[in-house]
Amino acid sequence: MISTVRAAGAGLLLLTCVAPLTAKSAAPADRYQLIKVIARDYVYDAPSTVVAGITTIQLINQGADIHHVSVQQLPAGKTVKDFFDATRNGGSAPAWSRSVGQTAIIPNGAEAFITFRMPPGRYILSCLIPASDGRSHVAKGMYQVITATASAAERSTRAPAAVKRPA
Ligand SMILES: [Cu+2]
Repeated sequence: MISTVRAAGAGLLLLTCVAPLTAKSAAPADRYQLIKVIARDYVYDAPSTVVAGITTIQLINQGADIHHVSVQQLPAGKTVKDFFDATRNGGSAPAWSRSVGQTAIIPNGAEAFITFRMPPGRYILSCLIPASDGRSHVAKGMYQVITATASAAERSTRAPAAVKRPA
């Protein structure tokens, strides 16, 4: 009797775990890419446009100071200027931006990685660490805006679906 209940419970658990993974693995957004980001004092060398998908950022610190990468997604209706106006005081990302994650803080010569799902949209990579003069690295220009665009495969599968959808 008890073992039957346990088996049913395990079955339910299996269903709830497997279903979301199956749905996501079928999505065309599961393209994978590596983005190399070079950190210097106080600037990033990184691409400005990428294709949406599962993304790993490889941060390499070639500066003398310590650095990291904090990734924020800009919501619709917010500009890059809005982001910097909000971060100018205090050096932290504004609450309205979607925090995707951040790498470890690393010294010169080290590297760090962060992996996340990157849907189409605008992202800001920034270093929120304060420098010795009290200003945050992002205030000194250490940021990169990246636009993630839908892949060609995604665009071609989305268009017919949108036409078929009833109003
Ligand atoms: Cu920095």
